[in-house]
Amino acid sequence: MRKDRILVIGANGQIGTVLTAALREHYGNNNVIASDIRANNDDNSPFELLNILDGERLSEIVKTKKITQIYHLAAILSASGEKNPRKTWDINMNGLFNVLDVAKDHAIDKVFFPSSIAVFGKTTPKYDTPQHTILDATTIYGISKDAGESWCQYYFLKHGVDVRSLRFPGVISYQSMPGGGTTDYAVDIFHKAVQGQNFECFLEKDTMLPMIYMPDTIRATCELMDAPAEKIKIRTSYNLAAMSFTPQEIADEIKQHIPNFKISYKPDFRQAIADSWTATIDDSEARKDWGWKEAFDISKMTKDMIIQLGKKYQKKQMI
Ligand code: AKB
Repeated sequence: MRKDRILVIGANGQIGTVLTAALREHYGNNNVIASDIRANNDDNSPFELLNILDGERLSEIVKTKKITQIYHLAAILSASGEKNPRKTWDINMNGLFNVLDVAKDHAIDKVFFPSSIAVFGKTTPKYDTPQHTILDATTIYGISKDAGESWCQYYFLKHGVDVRSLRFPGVISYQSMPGGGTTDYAVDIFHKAVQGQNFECFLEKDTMLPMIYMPDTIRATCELMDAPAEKIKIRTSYNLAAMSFTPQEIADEIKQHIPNFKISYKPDFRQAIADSWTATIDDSEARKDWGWKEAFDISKMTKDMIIQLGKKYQKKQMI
């Protein structure tokens, strides 16, 4: 059996930062190569500069670093994507093609591709959204993820590439910041609350969206990737759920720890994006096929976020 050698593409992003650290814990520091379009000067761990549109450079990294697994996290998200749809399509689709082609040509063992609740749209059932349902994305990000899911399945069926995927809800984390998403408010709100500031939300108070805490996000990814191939029955992308809440519900939860916290609402263009997505997700296929179960609900996550960010800001003040 060959030794696992992992390439994380988009390693400086919100999920990439935490996933890279988790994979290094598991596979050993030097067996996990981080890569991103921006340099990372934080430590001396293996890092390669990579623009995902540069297929030759990707191929060279895969060859020279003897890569056996790829986690492809580089993408432009929903809100940023609307500002430059053609560029978003180019990066999200051609980046994926480069990854799928390199996986096929270099007999990569496994590939991870994150999809999103952004594949759902106005005509998708809003509550308990089933695994197999209408995908009616209206953002260019959602359209690219929908097409990406089908391309992943195509490379699996035609070329035997073992590509696995999850439809991520909004990801909430204290370790890293999201960028350019519609669910980003659910991270910003904690930073403001912990610093004793008020928060102006760009979504209406009753906009319910599916969310997941970072530890569950990482565990879901690793459990999916570690599952025996025969257990992976869905080769487009698995629905994944942990919790769903509205801005008002998360603000009320935060107030239980920080009673003076205040939220106000000033919806912008992201409201239409959020309105097009679904509110709660049926992820029974993931639970049945590879045993998914979340560990964090809204109250456990809120408590942990406040503790962790409290420590972070306290440390900053001491520097
Ligand atoms: C976004 O808001 O665009 C992302 C997502 C739900 O995929 N966080």
